[in-house]
Amino acid sequence: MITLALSKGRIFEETLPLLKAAGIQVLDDPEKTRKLILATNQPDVRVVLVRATDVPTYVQYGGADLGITGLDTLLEHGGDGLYQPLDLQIAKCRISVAVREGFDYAAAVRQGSRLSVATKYVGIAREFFATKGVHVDLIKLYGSMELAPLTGLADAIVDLVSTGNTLKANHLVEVEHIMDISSRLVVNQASLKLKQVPLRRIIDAFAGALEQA
Ligand code: PRT
Ligand code: MG
Repeated sequence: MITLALSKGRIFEETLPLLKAAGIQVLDDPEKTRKLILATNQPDVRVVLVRATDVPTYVQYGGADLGITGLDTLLEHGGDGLYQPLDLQIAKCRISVAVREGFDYAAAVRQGSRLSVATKYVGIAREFFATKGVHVDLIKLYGSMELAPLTGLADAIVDLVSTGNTLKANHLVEVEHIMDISSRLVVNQASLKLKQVPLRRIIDAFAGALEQA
C-alpha cells in the first residue's frame, strides 16, 4: 500500500492533475465526505487528509509514504528524514512582511528600533530579520495574522500573500518580499527504499507532468 498525505483545499485541488498524470483518481471529494482516508482507482494507493502543517510530520514518521506540502510549512518543520525530489510549482504564493498603512517600516529599520512581529512562521521570520540585522520580538500566532497590526498586538506580520487582496482589505501594505513559495513533494526515506518501484513510478509521472506544463 502507498499512502499519500494531502491537505484539503488548494493543495488537494492543484494535486489532482498530477495524480491524473500518474493514472491515479481519488474516489471521494474531500469537501463532501467526512472520511479521512480516501480510496483511489488504484487498490494499492490511498490518500490521507491531514492539516497542511501536519503533512511533513506524517511523512517523516512513516504515517504516509509521501506527501505534498508548501515550502513555508516544510521550512518551519525542517527537512529531517524527508527526501524532496520535486518542486511541483503548485499553490504558489510568496512570504512577505506587511505593516499597517501609515506605519513607517523603513524608518523603524533605519533607526534600529525593536519591532514586534506576529507570525505563524517563527523560524522563517527569525532567520530573515537576523540576516537583515533587525531586532525583533516574535509573537507566535496560528491564524488571522492580518489582525495583529490592526489591534496593536504587533508592528508587523510575516505571512503568505497571493493576490494581496487580504492585505488590501485590512489596510496593510507589503514592505518586504522574503521568498517565493510553491509546494514540494516529500517522500519518507525508508519508504523510498522499501517501496522503490511504485514510489518511483509516481515521482516520475509527476516529473513528466511538470515537463508538459
Ligand atoms: O487553512 P488551514 O488553517 O486549515 O491550513 P493552512 O492555511 O495551513 O492550509 P491552506 O490549505 O490554506 O494552505 C496550504 C498551503 O497553500 C500553504 O502552506 C501555502 O504553501 C499555499 N498557499 C498558496 C497559500 C496561499 N497561496 C494563500 N494565499 N496559503 C495561504 N494563503 C492565505 C494568505 O495567507 C491570505 O491570508 O490566503 C489568504 C488570501 O491570500 P490573498 O493574498 O490572495 O488575499
Ligand atoms: Mg489557510
